[in-house]
Formats: sequence, C-alpha cells, structure tokens
Amino acid sequence: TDIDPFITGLPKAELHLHIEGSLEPELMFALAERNKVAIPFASVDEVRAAYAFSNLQDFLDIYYAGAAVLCTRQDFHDLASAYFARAAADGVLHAEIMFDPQTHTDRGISFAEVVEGLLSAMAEAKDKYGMTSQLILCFLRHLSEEAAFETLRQAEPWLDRITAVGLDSSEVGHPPAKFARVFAAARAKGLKITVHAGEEGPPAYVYEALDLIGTDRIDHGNRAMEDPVLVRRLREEGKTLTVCPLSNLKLCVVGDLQQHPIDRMLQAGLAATVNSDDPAYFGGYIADNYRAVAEARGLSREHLATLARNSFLGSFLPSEQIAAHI
Ligand code: ES4
Ligand code: ZN
Repeated sequence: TDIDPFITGLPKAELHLHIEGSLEPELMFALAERNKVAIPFASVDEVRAAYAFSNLQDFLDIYYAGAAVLCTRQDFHDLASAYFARAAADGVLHAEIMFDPQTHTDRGISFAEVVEGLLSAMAEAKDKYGMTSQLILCFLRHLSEEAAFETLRQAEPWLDRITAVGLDSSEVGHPPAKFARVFAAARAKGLKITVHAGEEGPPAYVYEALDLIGTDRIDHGNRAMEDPVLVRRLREEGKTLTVCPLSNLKLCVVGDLQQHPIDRMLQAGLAATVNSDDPAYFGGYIADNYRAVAEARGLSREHLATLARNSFLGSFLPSEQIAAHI
C-alpha cells in the first residue's frame, strides 16, 4: 500500500528485538547442517508450520529448541548480520539488540563466543549501513537469581560494550521481585535496565519493575492498560513502552490486531514504540509491525511519526545522539 514507503522512510530505532528470535528457518537449517546439530524438523516448511502458538510458553519452547543450532562466534555473527541487513532495509538507524546468554552457556557455549560474534556483526553494520547498535543482556526469569548473578559475572570483561540488562522468558510465576538484587548490582555497574512486564503478567508485575527494579523501560506493558493509576504513573514518568504488535497477535496477547491498544496508549500520553520482538517467529520485521497497526487501527502518518520519534527518545543513546535523530 502507499503507506509502505512512508513507514520505511521514517527514521526508526528498534528497542525490542531478541537476536535469537531473528533466526529464520533457512539459517536454522544451514547452521544445523554446519554444526551437525539435530533439529526436530524435516524442512523449512515444517518449521514454519510449527509456528502456531497459543501463548508465550508455547513459543518459548520452540524458540529455545531453534537456538540450539547457534554454536560458534561465526554463527552469532551470521545471525546478527542477517538481522541488520533486514533492519537497514526497513529504515532502522539504531538497534538495541537483546540476547539470552544463558540459552547458550547452559549448552556449553562460552559467553565470549556469543558476545564476540554479535559485536563483530555490530561493527559490520556500522560500516555497511551507518547503523548504530547496542547490546542488552537478558536474564532468563524462569532460571534462578543465582544463575542471573553468575551470568552478570561472566559478562564482566565486556561490560564496557554492553549497554543494558533485561529480563525475559516465562513471565507468569516469575515476578520482577525475584531479580531485584541482581538488577541493583547491574545498575551499580552503570548498566541501564529494561524489563518485560505486562505481556502476560498482571499490572502488579509492572509496578514491581518500576518500584523494586527501577527499570528504565517496560518491554510490552500491554496489561498496564488495565490499571488507570498505573497508566497515569507511566505517563507522568515518561516511561517508554516497547510494544510488539505482531508478537502480541501470535502469542494471543490480543485476539486480533483490531483490538491492539497501541493507539489507546498514545491517546493516554504514553511513550509507546513499535518493535519486532522475534521477527522470524512472529511473521514480520519492524516495518511490518508499523504497517500492521497502521492498517488495523487506522493510524495516521502523524501517529506513525510519533511512534518513530518515541523510539529515539526511549533509546539508550546519549542525549546528543538522540537530539541528532529527532
Ligand atoms: C520473548 Cl515475546 C517474549 N516474551 C518474553 N521473553 C521472550 N524471549 C524472547 N521473546
Ligand atoms: Zn521480548
């Protein structure tokens, strides 16, 4: 449609992207072959057919199985390199990349292998596309506090190249409070913080992310809309929400995109952004996400420009670089 070039041409930052979630089935097969890792699928078509999820856990089971083909620094480089090419084509000028070290270190892959592969692709993206990027190390919330502390210890030699820490994986039953101490330790090391909250979990988890962790951003935040007091708080604090419409659809956080809250979030004065989450699994990259809500919710170009502007305002870039983008 005629909105496509407008969306692609909008300068955008991607703030919510799991790099392991950008593993396309074709690359999954190529890496399975290269590393002699067995995967429970016979073909690329069979992989795509398995991508029908009824909730977050359904997805996570397949996402962690897919990540098993990632073994070497070259694999992580190739994965991120493919993402950056896709993001550049969508008009992304800055990308904040989440990665899940525990998914790999628990299989015997070293932290160094993961992070060095990502960093080399980030340097390449700067050279090739002029795209800036940052790393967000995510702790898996279904694992223990002690395991998160151990991951933070492993990251120590790279902390000058890691911008932030995040909290992802199975939300319900693993409230932010479980990780308050490890986030305090990360903050003391100068790291920014972003927490998945209110995707499937209740508004209480969003309060915990704010009150017990002091998070800089909320990843998703959909269910905050159930609590008017919380909405007012998020507005007054100018807290960025990294919303992922196609993810919300595929994980049944919303029944259909016509019910997506993105425009109600903007209407409420929230600093909402649009992002792709796990694009290889959810059927689209960032421009697809903008297009999907533009169509389903009838967003104007002004709304789309506000979302894109919010992405830079909510980024972890230094303020002078933010100013240069808006
Ligand atoms: C995730 Cl959509 C989502 N939610 C929580 N954790 C995740 N890890 C990767 N994608
Ligand atoms: Zn996510």
